[in-house]
Amino acid sequence: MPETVLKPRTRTKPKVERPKLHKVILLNDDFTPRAFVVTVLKGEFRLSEDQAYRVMITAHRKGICVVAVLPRDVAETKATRATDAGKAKGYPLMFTTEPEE
Ligand code: NFA
Repeated sequence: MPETVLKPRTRTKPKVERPKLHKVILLNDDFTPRAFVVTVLKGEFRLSEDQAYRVMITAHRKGICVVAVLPRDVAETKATRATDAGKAKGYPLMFTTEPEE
């Protein structure tokens, strides 16, 4: 019985790409009421009252605060919805996104 001779194959590495995560960032402004910022954070990002207050006050004191780290499309959708919630009330509230390192 002749032996089966296997041809050496180059290894195909099953490379799984991780979905790139993006930060959602809250920017401070001088006009949007604190309580409104907290309400938007709770509603759009599912933060607790406590978490929402901390994020709001950090942005208020330091200028910006990271709200969440999410897949790009989710991050962009939420940032847009949250910004639009402020716009609907005439506030300059602003959320942006940027890719995580
Ligand atoms: N700086 C705003 C105020 O004093 C509150 C605020 C916090 C706005 C965080 C935007 C982001 N009313």
